[in-house]
Amino acid sequence: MKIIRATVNVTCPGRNFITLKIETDEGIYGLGDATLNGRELAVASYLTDHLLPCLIGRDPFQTEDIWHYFYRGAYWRRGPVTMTAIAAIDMALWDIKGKALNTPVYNLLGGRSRSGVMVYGHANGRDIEETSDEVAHYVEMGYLAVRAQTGIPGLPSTYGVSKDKMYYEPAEKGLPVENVWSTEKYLFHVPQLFEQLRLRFGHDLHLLHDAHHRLTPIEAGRLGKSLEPYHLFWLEDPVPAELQEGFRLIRQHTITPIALGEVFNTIWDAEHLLREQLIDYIRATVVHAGGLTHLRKIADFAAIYHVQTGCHGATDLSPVSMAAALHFGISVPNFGIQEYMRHTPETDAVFPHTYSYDGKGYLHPGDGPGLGVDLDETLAAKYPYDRAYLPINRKLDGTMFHW
Ligand code: EZ4
Ligand code: CO
Repeated sequence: MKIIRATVNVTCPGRNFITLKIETDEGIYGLGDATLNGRELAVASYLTDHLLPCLIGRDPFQTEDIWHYFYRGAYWRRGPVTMTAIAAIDMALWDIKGKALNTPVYNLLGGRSRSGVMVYGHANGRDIEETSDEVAHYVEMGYLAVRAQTGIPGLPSTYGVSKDKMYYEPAEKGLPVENVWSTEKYLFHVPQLFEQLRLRFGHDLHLLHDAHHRLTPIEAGRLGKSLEPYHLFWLEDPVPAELQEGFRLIRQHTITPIALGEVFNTIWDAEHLLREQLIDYIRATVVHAGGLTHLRKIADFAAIYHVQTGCHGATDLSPVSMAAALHFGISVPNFGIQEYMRHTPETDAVFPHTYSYDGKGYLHPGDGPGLGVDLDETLAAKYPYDRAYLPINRKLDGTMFHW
């Protein structure tokens, strides 16, 4: 089998998605997600202008060789744009392999290790009461795990608190929105949220929280310690992970489990954190960390150090990524949990898919060949690209901060 064509589709059914389609001389095609929130067209260009011409004529089954061809062959290694582009190619090739062999991709990754993929949903509200009611909503829908974020008194907007409760989307059209931030107000308020949630929902429900890279290690230690009575499933991204030994300080102060890595691109981003057992869940995801070929290596390395997977699964990861994450999640031995933010009906219509939620807390990839996702190109063409950015964040005195 040979690759005869590779094209990039850009569509905006409510938000921008970049999708790679790789076609073969046997009429089989595969899809890969190449969406990098707020920087979408850079990946589209990287693929079209630089990678795709080198793909024509290759055998789509050679996923390792093709991965290394683009990784080593660039000379300029790593980085989110490069690794998202490589991931899109890799995903599409696994999709082709599954279709050619008439089997779901999870069978090529070791088969089913479990009956379903446990997911967590996103509950958020302007205040503790509204967030608590949203958690109740997820419990009614059968979720076993819920991430909870709340507005902070004194801050007009906060990460994780959305206008549209069903379909959380942090990117906005136009130039970047500016948020304001106060670590002091945040650290005082968040433990009160989890105190209320445990009082209302008891101790069985898994509760998660995302600090979204806003703390220093000692502040993260304080937050983790103050949340210990409410035994979170995890505290996510407490500190930006550029300085990895900083996480030792968090470990000295708290036993709250730490999840990290949604912005990681390669195993080398996580190497120190894993080897020193400074985190408990690795959030690297198929689309931003080099595809299934590379994510499996990250997961295997993590497994040696008792670290489980907890892949990023926000709305900016297209249904193609979600499907790949589910084939990965159902097969990987050290699976922990999968993030799941529902896509809008417009997005689901552009990307018809076989994966489904079972009403009991689990997603299932479906048993069709390949990844089980298609792209309705006629419908996609009705939604042209519309520039949007993630917000930026400033402290109360105007200092540029982490978003
Ligand atoms: O901010 O996907 O855990 N989930 C997250 C997301 C990310 C967005 C960035 O594009 O942190 O909300
Ligand atoms: Co996050």
